[in-house]
Amino acid sequence: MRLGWLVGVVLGALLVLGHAQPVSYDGYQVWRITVDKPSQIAEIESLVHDVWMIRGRTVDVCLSPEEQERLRAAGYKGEVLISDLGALIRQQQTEFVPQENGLFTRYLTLDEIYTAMRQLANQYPELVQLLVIGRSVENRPIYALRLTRYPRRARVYPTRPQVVINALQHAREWISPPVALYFAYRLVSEYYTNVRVRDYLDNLEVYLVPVVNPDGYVFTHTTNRLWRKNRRYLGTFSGRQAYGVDLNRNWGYQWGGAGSSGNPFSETYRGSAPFSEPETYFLSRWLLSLPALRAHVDLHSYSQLILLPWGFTADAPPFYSVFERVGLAMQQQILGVHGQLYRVGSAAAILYVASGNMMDWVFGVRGALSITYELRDTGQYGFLLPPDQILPTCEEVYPALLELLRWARQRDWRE
Ligand code: 0X9
Ligand code: ZN
Repeated sequence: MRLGWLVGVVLGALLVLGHAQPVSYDGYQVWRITVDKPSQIAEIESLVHDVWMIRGRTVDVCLSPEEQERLRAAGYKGEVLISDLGALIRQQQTEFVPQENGLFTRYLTLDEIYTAMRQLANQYPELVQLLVIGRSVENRPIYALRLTRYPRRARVYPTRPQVVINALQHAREWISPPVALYFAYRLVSEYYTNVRVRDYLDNLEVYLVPVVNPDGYVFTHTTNRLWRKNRRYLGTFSGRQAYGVDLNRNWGYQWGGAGSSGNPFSETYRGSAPFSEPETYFLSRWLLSLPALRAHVDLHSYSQLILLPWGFTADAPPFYSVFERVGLAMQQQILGVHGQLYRVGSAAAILYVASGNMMDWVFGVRGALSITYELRDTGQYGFLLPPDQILPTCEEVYPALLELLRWARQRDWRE
């Protein structure tokens, strides 16, 4: 009897812990504030927990009712981008989507993404191989798809340079995994009909890592749709538990500098040391193991931008004109598909300074052409991009990423 009671309490506690109440965003709004002086951006950042985006003099902020009051009291007014965040999140969770329209009509769960990757490797064994390249804090696998002719005949082809495209360092940026996955689907389905694609897969190794932050991604499905960081438990400070390192501040090039935070509660917390997190540690070790890494894209959202090094400083990097040429070619390709404009420029200049990011490490340490994309939209929905925009986004980015393969094939750092 007593034992049954004890088992009940333990099971109940496990249930409560395992299925934490979803975080509610009722009463929250997203505002776009345009400031007169750049110094006001810092003031807004000090008043608000979750800054969604900063571009020049405009800041998008996600605000609790208290924060809305705080900003009003400080004299700030904003254009309301999302008037009822809670309702929008609920609407997207319950929206009916026809399942038969394929993989890119709704956002997939982590298991569904991993199943799709496994199936692609099984369906095209002569073009695709599935690899585990690391594990997360909660021990989930991080998978890569390796696309190249006869991937199983050699662990690495010494004469085929590598190109890496990864997505979802940031958990809430749901549009990024489908873009990486779609790129793989298009490449393999066009291999036998498109000579250009065939040339790329015969002479390059293309690696896709659609989910760098699997724990964070699962958490955005179960508990908090707007979670950004990984799921590292950091400790309890003044009675509050802190979780999560911003993986795109945890890389070991210029780690710890401006645009990253030492506060565990911050959305841009850099971690206790460079590569303190298994996700960035394993990914960086794996990138170092590739013998001839030529080109790389790190997919994020939102704002429709093609961001070039550096991220840690507004100073121009070596070969900036080469980056710009590739970036502008990508921009033209995107524009040609659905007429969407993605602006091109240095990350620190058109967005903001951010130290310890992946792009800077891949270029600064590995010397590969490395670019960061901010995908759709420009702020109407932000991270809550409606599912009917998944496929158009994938379609427009496809030919832009082909430009990356073209560059890797030629590798021309000259002016
Ligand atoms: O802050 C980031 O890590 C990226 N933006 S996001 O909204 N997706 O989080 C931008 C990284 C690009 N680098 C710099 N802006 N320095
Ligand atoms: Zn991001």
